[in-house]
Amino acid sequence: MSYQIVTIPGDGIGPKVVSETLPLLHEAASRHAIDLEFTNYGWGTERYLETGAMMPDDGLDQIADADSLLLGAVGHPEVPDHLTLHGLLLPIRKGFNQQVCKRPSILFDGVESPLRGYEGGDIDFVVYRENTEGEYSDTGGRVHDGLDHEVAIQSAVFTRDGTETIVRAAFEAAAAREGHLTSITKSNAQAFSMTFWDDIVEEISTEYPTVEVEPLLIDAGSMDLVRRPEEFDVLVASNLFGDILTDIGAIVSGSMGLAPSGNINVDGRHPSMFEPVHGSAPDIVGEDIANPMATVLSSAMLFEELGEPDISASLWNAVRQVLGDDDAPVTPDLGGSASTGEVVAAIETRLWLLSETHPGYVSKKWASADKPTAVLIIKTSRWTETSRQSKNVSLTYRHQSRWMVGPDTDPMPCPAARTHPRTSLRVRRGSLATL
Ligand code: GGG
Repeated sequence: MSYQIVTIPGDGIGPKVVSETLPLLHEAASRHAIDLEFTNYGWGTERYLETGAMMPDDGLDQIADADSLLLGAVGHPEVPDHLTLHGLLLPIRKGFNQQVCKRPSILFDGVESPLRGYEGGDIDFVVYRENTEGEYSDTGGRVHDGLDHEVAIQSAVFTRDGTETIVRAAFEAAAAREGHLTSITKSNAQAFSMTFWDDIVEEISTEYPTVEVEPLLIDAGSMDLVRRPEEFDVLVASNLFGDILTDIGAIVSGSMGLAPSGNINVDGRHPSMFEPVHGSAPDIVGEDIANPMATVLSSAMLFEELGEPDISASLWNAVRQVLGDDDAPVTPDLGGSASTGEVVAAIETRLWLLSETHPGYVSKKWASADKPTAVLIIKTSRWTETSRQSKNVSLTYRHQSRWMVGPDTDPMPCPAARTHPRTSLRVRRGSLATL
C-alpha cells in the first residue's frame, strides 16, 4: 500500500519542521507496511517574490490527485499577510472544499500550562472551525481609495450547506467523545448570520439527543477557555472565531508548537490538508529551535484521515512519551534547549520503543537536504534508541546485543556499552561501532 502526499513547506519555519518530520513519517508508515511518496511543492513567499504568485495558476490541478496534503506555514515579513494567505492557504482550503477544520487542544503530561494548577490530562478539547466561508468569504471591496470618503466593506457569508456541515461534524465528534458541545457565536450583536447559526445548531441537535449543547458568545467563550478550559469537550465556531479560539487553546495547552490541525474535505472529491496551527514564526527562522511536534501531530491526523489509525496512534503515543519523559529533549518553547532535529529523533526513538516488535535493524535513515545527518544502522535484541544530530550521534541504550552506527567504515568497539546499561555514548559521525 502506498500514499502520495504533497508537501507544501511554505515559509519561515515551515520548511524546517516539514523536512525534519518526513523521515519520521516514513519510519512510522513503514512499520505498518505502508509506503509514502512525498512530492514537495516549493510554493510560498519566495516564489511570490520571484514571480508575483504564491503558487501557479493551475496549482490546485497539480495537487488534486494527491491522497493528502501536508502544509508547513505561510507568512513572510516582507509581504503583507493578506497576500500570502489569500495566495496559498485559503485557495486550497476553499478550492478543495475543506469545510471542516479540526483542531485539538491537549495539555500533555510533562507540559506546563501557563494556567495555574493545571496538569497533564486536565485540558482536552477539540475546536471544529468552519473553514471555507463565514468571515473569510472574501466578499466586499474598497472604494474611493485614498480619498477622505474611502469606504471598505467586508461581508461574512454563511450558507446552509457550510453551516450544517461544520455543525454536524461537531455533533458527531461530541457524540463520540464526552457528549458536550459548545456552540460559539455572537448572536446578540450579529442578528442575521449568527442567529442563522443558532437555528441550525438547534435543528441538528434533535438528531443527537445524547449531546448536551451549551451556547456561548465569543467573548465569554474566550474568557472561559482561560478560566475553565477543563470543562470543554467539543466547540464549534465560525471561521474567524475558530481561528482565535484555537490560538487560545494552543497556548493554554502549553505551546503553539504542540497544536495540530486538519482541514478536512468532507465530500471525498478532493484531498484534505494538514498543518500545524502555528504560523511561519519569522522571529526564530534559521535558529533550528522550532518545535516539530505540531507538524508531527498534524501528520498523525493525516494518517487518521487516510484510514491508518495505527500509524496515527503510534505518532500520538511517541509524542506523548517524549513529553512525559523529563530527560527527553524539548525545544525552547517548552523550556528546553533542543533543536528541531533532536526532538524528531527522540520521537523516532519512542516509535521504536513503543512498537510491539522490533524488526531487528533500521536499514536506512534519512538526511535532510540542507543538513546531512548521520546514518544509523542499528541491530538490537530488545531495546533500541536512536538519535540523529548534525555533528555527533548520541546513543543511549538499555540493553542490546549488537549495534552499529554510521556509514560502513572502520568498526569501533565500545566496551563501555556492554558493561554499563544506560551509558551514554558519543559516536563521531561517519564512524561505525560494533558490540
Ligand atoms: N500553519 C499554517 C499557517 O501558517 N497559518 C497562518 C495563518 O495565519 N493562518 C490563518 C488561518 O488559519 O486562518
